[in-house]
Amino acid sequence: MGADRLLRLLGDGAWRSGEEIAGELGVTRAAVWKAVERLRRQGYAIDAAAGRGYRLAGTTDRLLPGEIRPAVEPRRLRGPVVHRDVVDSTNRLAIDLARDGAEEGTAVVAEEQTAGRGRLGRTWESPPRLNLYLSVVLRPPMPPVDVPLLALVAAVAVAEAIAAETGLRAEIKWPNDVLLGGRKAAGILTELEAEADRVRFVVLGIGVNLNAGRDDLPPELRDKATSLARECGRPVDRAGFTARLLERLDADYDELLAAGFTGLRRRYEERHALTGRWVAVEGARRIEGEVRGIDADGALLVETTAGVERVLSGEVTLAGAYRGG
Ligand code: BT5
Repeated sequence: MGADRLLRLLGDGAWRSGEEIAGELGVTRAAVWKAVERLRRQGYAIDAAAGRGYRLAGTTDRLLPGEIRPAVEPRRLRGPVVHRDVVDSTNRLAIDLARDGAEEGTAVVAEEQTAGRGRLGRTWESPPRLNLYLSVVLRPPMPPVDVPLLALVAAVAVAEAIAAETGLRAEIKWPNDVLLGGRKAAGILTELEAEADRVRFVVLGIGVNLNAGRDDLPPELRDKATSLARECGRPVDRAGFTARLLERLDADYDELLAAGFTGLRRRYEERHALTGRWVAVEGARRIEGEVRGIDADGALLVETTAGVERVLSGEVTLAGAYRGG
């Protein structure tokens, strides 16, 4: 049953028994209970009392700009936070704002995306009010060839924010998937508008599964994907997480521009899940080998029988067990 139908029914704030709700929606009482649980994970406060049933007490934990409070003065990302309940894609909206001159650091957050974008035309599943969908406008003074570094830096910031929030080891899978327990908890999509040698803007899109339960993602993703709440067993304060993540992005972006990639590369390598693993890369052509790490340009280094190859883009899959370790 759609939790949305239950939400409409409870919208007036009155008590309704589980039986009454089940009757009106034509579902079982167990289905009503599941929908109540789902709405609670989304941040709705729903009272339950024996003999009275359920009542909507209010909503909490929205990503409203006023709730996303930074604790420190930003160094570079000073733009406003733009909030939408529903948007097709926060990246699409951020790109439109950037074309209209939005200042650096303008951040778009949404409770739900109807056409969340992954890389290479793929989709990002974006159920309402459970996760984080964030896009940040950057205007980096760098040539377009360096832009891929921004996604690697973002992966470091996201992985470290997740580790700080959960106390768990968050790993990065090159180029920029963030994993918990080997399953994808966050994805990053950078989109770029540039002239031949000058970046006009970059939109850094970040999706983090915060409170999604196993059933909140489509069946084919249930074992490949996970969320912070699933891994650490308690709900995450979405606005608080977003504020901490924006602080880290600001500090790491500043470090990249001021000091270069060296220190960030070391932090990336510390969390890199692929180092020492035997992988296959589907790119311009297929290669197989053992991952040695990343280089100063962020390229993946793969040792093949023909020597070490630099991979600039491509899909990486684990091609077998560890070798030599
Ligand atoms: C990514 O693409 O991982 C980049 C995702 C970026 C999403 C953010 S949300 C805010 C901003 N606005 C947007 O419109 N997008 C950005 P890729 O590496 O291509 O991974 C996509 C694949 O991950 C899909 O084909 C699925 O297999 C899987 N997937 C889809 N939704 C997922 C989810 N919620 N959690 C984990 N895996 C997911």
